[in-house]
Amino acid sequence: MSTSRRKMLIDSAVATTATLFGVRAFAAPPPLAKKAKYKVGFAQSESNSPWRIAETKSMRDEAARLGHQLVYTDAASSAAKQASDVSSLIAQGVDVIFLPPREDKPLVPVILAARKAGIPVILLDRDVDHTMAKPGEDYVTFIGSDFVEEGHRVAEWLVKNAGDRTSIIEIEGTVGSSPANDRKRGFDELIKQHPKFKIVASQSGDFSRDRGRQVAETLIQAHPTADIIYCHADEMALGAIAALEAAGRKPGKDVLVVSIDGGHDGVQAIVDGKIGASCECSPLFGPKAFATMAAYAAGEKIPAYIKSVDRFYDGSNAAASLAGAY
Ligand code: GZL
Repeated sequence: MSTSRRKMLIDSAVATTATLFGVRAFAAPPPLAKKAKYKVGFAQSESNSPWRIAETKSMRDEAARLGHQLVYTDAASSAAKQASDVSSLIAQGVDVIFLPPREDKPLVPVILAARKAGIPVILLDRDVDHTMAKPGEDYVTFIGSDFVEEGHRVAEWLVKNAGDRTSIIEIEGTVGSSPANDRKRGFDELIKQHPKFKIVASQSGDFSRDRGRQVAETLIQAHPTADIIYCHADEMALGAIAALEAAGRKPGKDVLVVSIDGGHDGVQAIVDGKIGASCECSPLFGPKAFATMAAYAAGEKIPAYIKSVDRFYDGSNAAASLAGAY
């Protein structure tokens, strides 16, 4: 038997064994050739909030500053469309794809397809289910906030500042999205350690101001004694405030509203006394996203997770922070 044939048989035996035992032999994302200018895909999930608009502007501004061509798609709040947008970016032969996956499972097949097509993917702002795709193997990295920590920080503030309020309505983000999953986990875990509090209802407002208002309307009617509303994002908190005021309630007085994102409108609501606190979640990914891309192209080792640093706003610092809020 020739040496090359023996080597081929050994290699295939190793690969089979590795597959049998579920070992991904030396998996790594596709490399990115070093060059001055790149054709960069950015498959945005939607543009239905100031947060999303700020994220897109940050990516466009940084691409323009560096002279890269940005190929932008907008999935209009549909994970299925976002997946087909990624497929289209692959077909257009972009050099790299930046992706904020709207939900943590439906985007995995196209992330794996990009890898197969030799196009590295960098996840921004939301992650995917790690049992389906792994950072450092199937995609380069996830750059974003620690959503469990954000939920913890809001709960910690609430425990210290709720006074005699104890009955919580939770308005969640987009079903199946990593921020909604983890902001719920982080908040609920910590609140459970303080038995005087009770989460009387928890429902998705899809990170949308109008949907958040509708859900709040329904839940404050169903739970008239609820005196705390925890929203996974400022947009829904502002919708909940509109619902409270329409019902003759006083947000910040008889109902304490807490939230996440720390955008300008949310920080203004803290100054106005209508939101008690908001944990920042910055959308300004542009500089960090492109710096990570350049480091990857230069062959640097990229961590599987690059954590955004989030400030925290309440009545003690909101007025002074307003000018700097995105
Ligand atoms: C968090 C991001 C969330 C924001 C919302 O990284 O995915 O989506 O908190 C946005 O405002 O809709």
